[in-house]
Amino acid sequence: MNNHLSVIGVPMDLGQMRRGVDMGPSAIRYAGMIERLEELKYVIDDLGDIDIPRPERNQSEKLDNLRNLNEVAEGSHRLAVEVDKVVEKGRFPLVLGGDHSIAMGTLAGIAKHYENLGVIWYDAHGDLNTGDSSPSGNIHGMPLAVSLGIGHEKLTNILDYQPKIKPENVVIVGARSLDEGERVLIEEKGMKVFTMHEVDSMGMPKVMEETIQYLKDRTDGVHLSLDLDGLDPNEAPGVGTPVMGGLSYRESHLAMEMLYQSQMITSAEFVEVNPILDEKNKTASVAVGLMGSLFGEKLK
Ligand code: EXY
Ligand code: MN
Ligand code: MN
Ligand code: MN
Repeated sequence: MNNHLSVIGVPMDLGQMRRGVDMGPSAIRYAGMIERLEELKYVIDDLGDIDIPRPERNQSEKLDNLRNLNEVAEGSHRLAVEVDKVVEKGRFPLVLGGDHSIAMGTLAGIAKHYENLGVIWYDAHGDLNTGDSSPSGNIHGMPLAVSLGIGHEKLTNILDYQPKIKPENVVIVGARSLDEGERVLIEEKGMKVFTMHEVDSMGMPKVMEETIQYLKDRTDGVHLSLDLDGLDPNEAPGVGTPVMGGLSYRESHLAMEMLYQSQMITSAEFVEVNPILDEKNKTASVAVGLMGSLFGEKLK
């Protein structure tokens, strides 16, 4: 694994409506992330936080059922530019959210460096909506669709190219709340999804074995987009859109260890940590624990 990490915080909360997720990057750093990874002998540059535009009051209404479209697009663009530089320098981008809309920017910065970037979308949700299919108008429910080139041009065309990724290079893990339009898209594109049903019946070791094998055969780099709401809200309560019946900390820990052993992950982001909704920074600590496993703790 690349032992030079560049950390970028993204205090973005405009992709949804609950206040506080913009403090996610601070909460994760406060939970001891940098120290934990330094223990593992990584060289870490913390590049600080991206400047996120604030919407002018009464101005940023829902255009085409896309709340805060201009600000989210601009914030993602700024993130994409920074991530692009990090990859260019040969470093591992580790991005801290912020709501999940930031994944559009992260992927825009990374995917131009790969022919076939793989993505593991670890999430209770599919994040495959568009303005047309979204029940909420919240852009954090859309970044995976956007990265596939589906959605509003201002979002799909960040850094002036699209699509960023191919549907056959994506694996979704932990899904248990998919909207009708998302199901149709998954079916249409033949995307690989391990819902909670599959995790329950196959077990996490098999799910990750298959995920790793599948991506190994077809990709030249793999981005991990880990939404903390993929975990069960009993263990990760500090998220804006919790869904019961999620992945446990133990399962997730094992998944991260298996990814470390595979040595296939080339970039990662941890999103949706909301310290205002959290219990004593528990969710940020879970995020840091999972980073420890992803980067080889106990296995190094
Ligand atoms: N599917 C719902 C929507 O589009 O509004 C909920 C999306 C929640 C997205 C969270 C971050 O993963
Ligand atoms: Mn998500
Ligand atoms: Mn989610
Ligand atoms: Mn272990």
